[in-house]
Amino acid sequence: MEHDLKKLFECFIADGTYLAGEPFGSGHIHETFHIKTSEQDKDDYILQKLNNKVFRNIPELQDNIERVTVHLLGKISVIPDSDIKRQCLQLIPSRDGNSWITDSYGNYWRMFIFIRNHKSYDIVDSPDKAFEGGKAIGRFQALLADLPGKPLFETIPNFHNVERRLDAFKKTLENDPAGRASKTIDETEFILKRSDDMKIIHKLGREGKIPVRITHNDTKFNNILFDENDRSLCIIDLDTVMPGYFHSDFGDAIRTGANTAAEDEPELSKIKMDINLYEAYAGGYLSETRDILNSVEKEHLALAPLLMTYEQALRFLTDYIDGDTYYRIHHEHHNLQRTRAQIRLLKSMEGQFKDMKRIIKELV
Ligand code: ADP
Ligand code: GN1
Ligand code: MG
Repeated sequence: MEHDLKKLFECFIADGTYLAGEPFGSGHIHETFHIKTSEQDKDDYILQKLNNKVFRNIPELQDNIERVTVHLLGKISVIPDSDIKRQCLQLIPSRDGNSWITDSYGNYWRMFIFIRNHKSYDIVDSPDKAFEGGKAIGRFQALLADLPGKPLFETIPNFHNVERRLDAFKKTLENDPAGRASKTIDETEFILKRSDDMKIIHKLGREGKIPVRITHNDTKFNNILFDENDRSLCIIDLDTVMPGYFHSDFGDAIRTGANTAAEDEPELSKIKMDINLYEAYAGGYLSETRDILNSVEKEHLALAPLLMTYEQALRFLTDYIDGDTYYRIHHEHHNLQRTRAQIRLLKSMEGQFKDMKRIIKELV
């Protein structure tokens, strides 16, 4: 569908005149546009049509993001020489007093200041960037630890609850709505074989040994924006910031930031977890969180990348069997290709698990 981006832009109280809008980024969930303004000295913007099939309650979601961004802005703005337009994600209010609008089709839209001159990485090529990314995620968690007020709204209930995800998978497999189950025998066997081991963090959470904290929950490495000198600038994609376990954030960033290939690499021999990137990321992460994490959290940190890679394989496979209802795909068997890439990555992690544990032990 063609959207009238100019008209949508003008529903927000933005500084600057609409010049042009074009699709931007490689996110799997929303439709994202870069809005350019005519004036050299005015900001550009990110305008997003929100996926309200994935996120069922947009006003509550936006309320979370308002609280989180205001809190971060308060902390970052008092740091000498901070550059708040690039280091803080800032929502633009709409003319009717919200942080979103609905169009005549019932679609929800929101707008942020465009973070100028940023770089983002789908694949990480140096330990320095991995360290910087780890530090940024650790800092994000630390800065949000004292968010005042009621608990954040759970924008997607049970988002990283692998037990629930396994139940959903089994149901989808049984119903086989797209007639694809027979194409996934090996992948399904791989997933089911590991199901008990992958429930450990949640079990420890239920027993109260791993605390529920405020977490990002979608720390794909490309959600960390970098500046021109490859220093981390800002963490974006705050839709899933809500109560969770620190492990999800640590694990998902390693899943994407220590993989030698893309998340959906078709050539499986290119996929490996690079232990040097893992070590660098973990070093950066622990430099910010060492004093926050309890001993059980630390003990199980090395397991988190395996868990998150497993969960992602499970989610892609479920979506493939379900007929591609969740993730945006770019070709017919994309979700199967993504599943296979994640399985390959998980095998690589399994082969290096001893070293992964040793590294965390040394770092903490
Ligand atoms: P999705 O949930 O679909 O991944 P994101 O919120 O991550 O959506 O946005 C998609 C992409 O848009 C990001 O990967 C990033 O490239 C870009 N983006 C998002 N917010 C901003 C921003 N404030 N400034 C610059 N780029 C942004
Ligand atoms: C989605 O929104 P994006 O593209 O950063 C997904 C993540 C997955 C990721 C896999 C809300 O992230 O959970 O890990 O795709 N986000 C949601 O690439 O489901
Ligand atoms: Mg994203």
